[in-house]
Amino acid sequence: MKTVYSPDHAAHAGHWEVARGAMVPCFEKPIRAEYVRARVEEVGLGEIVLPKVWSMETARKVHDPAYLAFLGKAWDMWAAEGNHTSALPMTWPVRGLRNDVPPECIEGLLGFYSMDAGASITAGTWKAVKASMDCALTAAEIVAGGARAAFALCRPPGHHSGPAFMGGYCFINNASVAAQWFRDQGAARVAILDVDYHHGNGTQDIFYERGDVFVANIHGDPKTEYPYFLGHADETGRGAGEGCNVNYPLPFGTAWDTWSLALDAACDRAEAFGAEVIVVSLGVDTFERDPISAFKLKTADYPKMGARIAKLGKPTLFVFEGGYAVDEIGVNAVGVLTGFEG
Ligand code: SP5
Ligand code: ZN
Repeated sequence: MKTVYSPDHAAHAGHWEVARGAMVPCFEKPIRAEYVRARVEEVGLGEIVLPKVWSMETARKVHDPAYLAFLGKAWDMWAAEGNHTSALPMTWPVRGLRNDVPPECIEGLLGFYSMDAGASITAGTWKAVKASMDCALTAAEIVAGGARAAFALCRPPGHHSGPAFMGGYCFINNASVAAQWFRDQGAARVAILDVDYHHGNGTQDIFYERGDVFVANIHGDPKTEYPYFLGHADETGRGAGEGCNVNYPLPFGTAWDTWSLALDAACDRAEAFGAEVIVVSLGVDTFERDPISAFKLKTADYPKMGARIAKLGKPTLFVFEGGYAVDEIGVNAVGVLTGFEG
């Protein structure tokens, strides 16, 4: 299968994130995408192509246009105040505070448009975020053009980003933009299968009240795992979307024997939904040696994951999300893709 990759991802390189009360170097760093790209070449997965440059039209259907405008100007506003290191939010409109009056200063806007301090903005962030979305859309177009599958090597990732907020290393929800694009191209029903270790709260949020895009998530139980405030099993969709969302929260230490049962169930649900296209939010932070996660998937499990998804027999777009064990990130991510190809 083809891989869509842009070197522009490297323009986004945050300095710090907060972990265990300390500033530590960002786990989500440029070398991740380079290792995956190198592995794609090593196994001869297929051609690696650059993304086309897309308009923001589709993104504006899943994100608030004002939020997208904020992303485009945040660094300039931050730098105008004499700042040189990554822009990070520090104040959020939680319960009891107002969230109906957008602030007019960058520090306020950072909190208004974020869920945490995990998505730092640097001088090159917008360029990378836009290229990441372009990778997803270009790979979607390859699938719509008749390919059985394509791989969008997106960086930064997207699945924590919701209608009007960034967070969890994510800015634009690449998988959601791609799913929306498939809908606009005439696919009546699209399924998003999110296998990243963390619940894809942004994707769930975006499609929660829609009956045309089914969202399934397999992830660390939010009772004890980031993002903590979404991803429980009783979240099944609302209104027209009732029954079109399913969560499989799993405990620390979950290995392939149990994880794969959730994948089977999620695939069955996507099939029953009548999905014409599958979008996979492909995070490999389920790996046993991932530095911020706690599942126990092994390298040999990733091809099995790909093979199970292939059994759906549907055109499939893989969108890269998380995975922080950088030494193994390429082998594991590309393992899913070679397993899919059989
Ligand atoms: C795309 C993606 O994978 N984003 C993940 C963002 C996670 N950010 C918070 C990480 C908190 C890590 N806590 C470590 C405790 C280990 N149990
Ligand atoms: Zn993750």
